[in-house]
Amino acid sequence: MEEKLRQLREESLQAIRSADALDALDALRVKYLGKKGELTAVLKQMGTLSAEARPVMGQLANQIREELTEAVETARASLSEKALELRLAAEKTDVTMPGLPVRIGRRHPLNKVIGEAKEIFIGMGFTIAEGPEVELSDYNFTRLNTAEGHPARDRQDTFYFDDDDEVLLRTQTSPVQVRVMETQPLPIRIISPGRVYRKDEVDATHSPMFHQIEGLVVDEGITFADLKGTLNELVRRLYGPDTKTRFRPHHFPFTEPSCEVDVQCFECGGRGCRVCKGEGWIELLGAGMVHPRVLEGCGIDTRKYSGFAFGVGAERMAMFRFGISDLRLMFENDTRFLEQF
Ligand code: 2NM
Repeated sequence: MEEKLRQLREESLQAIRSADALDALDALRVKYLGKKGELTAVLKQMGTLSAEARPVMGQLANQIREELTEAVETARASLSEKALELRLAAEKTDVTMPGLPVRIGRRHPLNKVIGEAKEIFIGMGFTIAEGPEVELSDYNFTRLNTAEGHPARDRQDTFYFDDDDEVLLRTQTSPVQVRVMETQPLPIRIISPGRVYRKDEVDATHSPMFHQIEGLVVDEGITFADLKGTLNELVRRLYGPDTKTRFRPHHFPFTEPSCEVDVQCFECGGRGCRVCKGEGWIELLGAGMVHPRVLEGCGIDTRKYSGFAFGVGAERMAMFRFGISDLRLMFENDTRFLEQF
């Protein structure tokens, strides 16, 4: 039996020391030291020994158990350390590597021109006014001197929410100005940029949703000269100090007199080209002196006060400003387009 034990000792120590992985080592521990292990198996034969030999063998067996246990622990410690080192090497981060590039966005061309216009008007003493996109027909039309039956109120042209045509998506930002005239003290100098909605088919120059920038000034002694001076300043700030303008008579229900303002073609300088369709001029905005009926409807005394107002499409402005030929590009959010501005 002694021979058997010593052989087991040699064999198992060698196996334990050459184990190359933690799970293999654990399998060896079970094989030699486990309840059904080889050492236990030898000890079970102790009964066959003589009374003198039994304690001697018992001592030897215990000594071997201790030796093996220690060998397993030593091997486990060294294998764990090796495993940790391998993991640390595999997971090592090179902090000197350049980082992943971050794609930085940029302002949309539309927001750029709206931002520019805001800055220009703020510089002239205006403030920014906002209001609801879901409006009442009353504010969007009636109070802007556009009575029931007026073609602009047609269900073909306007998005209504109800059968009585009382609630709609605003077709202009003028209702914001009615709300301001109703509630705020005079004088008033505001612009109201924002989304507006019209039932238009989509093409290169039309979209059922677009942006408008409207402006309103009401004070004592405001004349058409103030209108011209303000809009000339806007155009020159946007398109350069030498840009020529042309004020043509026009009609809007909410202004009287009314006009459209053309800008000399920035492409050909007025000689006539594709951009201006040979005209030499490009229509930029609509304007006029606020109709007395609109002012009176907001409780403003027209013996003392007068005002002018104007409206411009922001997409149209952006198209001129950046030479964009198709309005649809502005709503597609294709980064290859947006990266150009
Ligand atoms: C335009 C053209 C002309 C306008 C009028 C008003 C208000 F509320 F004062 F009556 N706001 N905006 C106006 C005038 C808008 O857009 C082409």
